[in-house]
Amino acid sequence: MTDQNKLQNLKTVLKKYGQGHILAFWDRLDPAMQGRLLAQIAQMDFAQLDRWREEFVLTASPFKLPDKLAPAPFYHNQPSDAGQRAKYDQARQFGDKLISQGKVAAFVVAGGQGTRLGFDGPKGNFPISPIKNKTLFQIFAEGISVACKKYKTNCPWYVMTSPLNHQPTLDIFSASNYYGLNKNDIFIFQQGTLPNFSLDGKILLSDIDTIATSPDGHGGSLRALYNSGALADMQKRGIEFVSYYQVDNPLINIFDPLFIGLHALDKAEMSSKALSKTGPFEKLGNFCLADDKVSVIEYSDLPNDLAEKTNPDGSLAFELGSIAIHIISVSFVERLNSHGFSLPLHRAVKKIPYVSDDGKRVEPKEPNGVKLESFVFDALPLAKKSIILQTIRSEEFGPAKNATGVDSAQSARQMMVDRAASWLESAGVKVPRKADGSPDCVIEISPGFALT
Ligand code: UD2
Repeated sequence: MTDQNKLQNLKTVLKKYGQGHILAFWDRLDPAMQGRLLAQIAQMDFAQLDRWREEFVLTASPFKLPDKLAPAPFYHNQPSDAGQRAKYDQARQFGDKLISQGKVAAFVVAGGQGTRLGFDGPKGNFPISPIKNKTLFQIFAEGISVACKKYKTNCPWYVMTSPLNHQPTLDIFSASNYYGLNKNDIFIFQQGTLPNFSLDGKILLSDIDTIATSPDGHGGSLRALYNSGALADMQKRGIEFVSYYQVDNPLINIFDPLFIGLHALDKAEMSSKALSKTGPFEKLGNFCLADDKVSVIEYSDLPNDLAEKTNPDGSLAFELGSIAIHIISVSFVERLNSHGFSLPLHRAVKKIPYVSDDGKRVEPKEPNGVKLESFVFDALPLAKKSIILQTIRSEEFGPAKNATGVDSAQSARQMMVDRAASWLESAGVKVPRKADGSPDCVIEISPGFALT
């Protein structure tokens, strides 16, 4: 087929799906630009995009409450009886064994932007520690380094970026000499992207030769692990479990033997840590059993009467919130990808710069388009078995999402100080405290020191 015929065919396909405008500037493009645009188009499945356009772009698909909905069962932070204590002990030992056998890797999703934090550049490079100003990446690296020493093994680190921050992330790791870790044990890879749409379902161009795209959400990690070769690398190394966490949480306990051990003993495929919510409407996804499957239902989708429903002891029936900490079995990611899977897409209406019909770039002042994302917790119902371990907020969850206020760098730093103070006190050190009980000092404990 001649190039002309191929172009004609492509035009026909795009037109069929109402996306003919993608080639509107074709005649103005030089061969290199044409090549770039064709390469981008070649990666897209327009029939699939058309289904998504109908289902997720043109309308916000209303959330359908499952027919059978109940709170999800979970392991309490502390064992409730002697039988359970024995199980927790066994799990801890098993987790220790799996880590020391080199079967557990760290996996941070770091493809998002630090927009809310007001930070330019990869969020992992944000200085967060209260005294030494260590960055998030540095804190994670220290946690990994000390786990390697404690367990006398290699604990590889997988870092997912996106086209928004991939090269800067590589540069940061290189400039910081991989934080003292072995460069060969760090695998930095990019997640996929999805095209952006106008509100009426047309794929937007960000330039006359470029389709506007954005990262496909943290749910994209399950496909990106596979497509990037990270999963094959894990299999080669004998990794069986990944400890998944978000880049914004400096309090993360990456290698938790209890969590890993419970997941493995129960033969779970994807497991979660959870918090007891501060109230019925805390903005965390809710752990539920939806049609008998562990699932997370967004706080905005859980009807008020269910959110407020209480147990006889007054506690919330839907007590547990999702904090994006998971153990994921490598075999689960392999199974999903080799059999084909899809996660639901979530729609976000945003201001998206685009090229107008006359070829001029427009920076919209009002939301003008739709970005689509998938969420990793939507894979929970696909797991044959999924367990939940309740954890304590002050020990493991202090996300730095905003510049100030709730879930901010400031609150995360304060939580780091509070946790260090309570660790010191439990080791018998006297910590000065203010009248309101908060530490009257600034303390920082290196993750390296804490775990040894
Ligand atoms: C997420 C959860 C929320 C709660 C909270 C805990 C959703 C929808 N909500 O809220 O329930 O668990 O976290 O902190 O997930 N990321 C990527 N690629 C992407 C998008 C995000 O790697 O395409 C990473 C991002 O770098 C960050 C993490 O995913 O590490 C969370 O992203 P977010 O800040 O958009 O999630 P958030 O705060 O809305």
